[in-house]
Amino acid sequence: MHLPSPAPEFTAPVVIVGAGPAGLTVGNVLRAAGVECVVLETGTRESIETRPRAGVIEEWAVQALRARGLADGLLARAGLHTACEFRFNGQRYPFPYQRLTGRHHFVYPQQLLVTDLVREYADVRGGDIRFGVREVELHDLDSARPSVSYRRDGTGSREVVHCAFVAGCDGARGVSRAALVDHGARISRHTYGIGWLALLAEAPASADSVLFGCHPRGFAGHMPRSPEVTRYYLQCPPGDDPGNWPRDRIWEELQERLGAAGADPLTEGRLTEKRVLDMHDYVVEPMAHGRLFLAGDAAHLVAPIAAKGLNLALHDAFLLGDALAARLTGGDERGLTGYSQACLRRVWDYQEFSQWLSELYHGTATGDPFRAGTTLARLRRLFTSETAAAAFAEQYLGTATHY
Ligand code: RFL
Repeated sequence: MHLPSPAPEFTAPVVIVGAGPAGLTVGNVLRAAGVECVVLETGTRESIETRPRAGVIEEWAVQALRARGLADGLLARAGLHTACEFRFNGQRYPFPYQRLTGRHHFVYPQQLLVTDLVREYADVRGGDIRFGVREVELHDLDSARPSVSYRRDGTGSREVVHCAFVAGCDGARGVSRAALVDHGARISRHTYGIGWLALLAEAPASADSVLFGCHPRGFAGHMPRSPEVTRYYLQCPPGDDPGNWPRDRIWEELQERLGAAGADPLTEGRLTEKRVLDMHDYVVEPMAHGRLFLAGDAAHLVAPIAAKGLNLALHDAFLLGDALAARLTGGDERGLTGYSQACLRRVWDYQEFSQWLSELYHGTATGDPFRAGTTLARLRRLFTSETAAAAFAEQYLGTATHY
């Protein structure tokens, strides 16, 4: 009789599910502390190194990456943003936040950061990473010996890694969040009732800063990503079909919504990405159960309104990597015990700012003259009150000292 061969089994102190910015940062922190771990990723190395998403990174996050030897590529190639500009009522309103605060943003496409983090984890620090995994399942999270099982691409066999801790870093569409919710965690959601057509254009930036067009026809955004590529957003109905947006309509709307007296027309270019995002947020509380700890989009999604998601993912990852290392190398439980609460304070603050900013972006396009009036008052206040400007800059840059 031919018996099926047993599933290959491995052991490592930590399994990290997902090789996005959160998972790779946790992995790098653990490797630097001498802790073994296994990263499991559904995508290929090439797919994660070429997936364009975020670009705006806050100064504290770059300092934290630098302190851990993870910012060499970023510091060599990132752009610096020192101002943003609102456009409303046909006028330009530059907001020079570096002049006001001495602080700035870094602009570095997320796929370049991921490329740097994978190289450092796998090629420099010798970390174990398995690409192309399928059907990932988490087991025995309430026990001291949880495990994660999966299939490898191209083979039928199931493999299992036994561990002491699981870091759920598998983003908004992963499996870790569901495991936590199954164990009683609460998920709170917010839907904006708004869509954004997210675009990438092979075109140089049309201004040397981010532009926010607050227009009665809807919001439009201009976000320089590199000398050759610019991200644009156009407010649209949620669930809209990208097919409703042929090239000419897109550029016409962008020119109209971002147009202002004295501003050059936008430099147009080939569109390489066109998809509709339904704007929504969620937060999972607590972010841990038993031996499972979530980090990044797996635990909280913040719509890309305020460019905060990657920053929150990095914040979680530093705390979780340090807490796991402290527990596994010295038996210190404190970091893991306080992990969820320490992350959630910043998460809720950024979520609140996102809602506040959403009204600023979209309020004039609601068709409600009362909301348009209050939105314009909110916009004007940024340019007439130093106190309001300072509060906006602090939240936009993520520079508060306490959350
Ligand atoms: P990621 O980056 O989604 O990585 C999760 C990884 O897990 C893999 N995966 C699995 N692996 C194993 N098993 C499974 N079952 C798995 N399921 C999924 C996935 O393939 C992936 O590789 O999550 P992470 O690490 O938490 O990072 C979060 C950020 O990616 C996200 O918050 C930002 O991209 C959000 N965001 C922005 N954030 C900013 O801070 N600044 C920005 O300027 C900014 N712009 C954006 C954005 C997000 C956007 N999209 C996706 C809506 C612009 C856009 C268009």
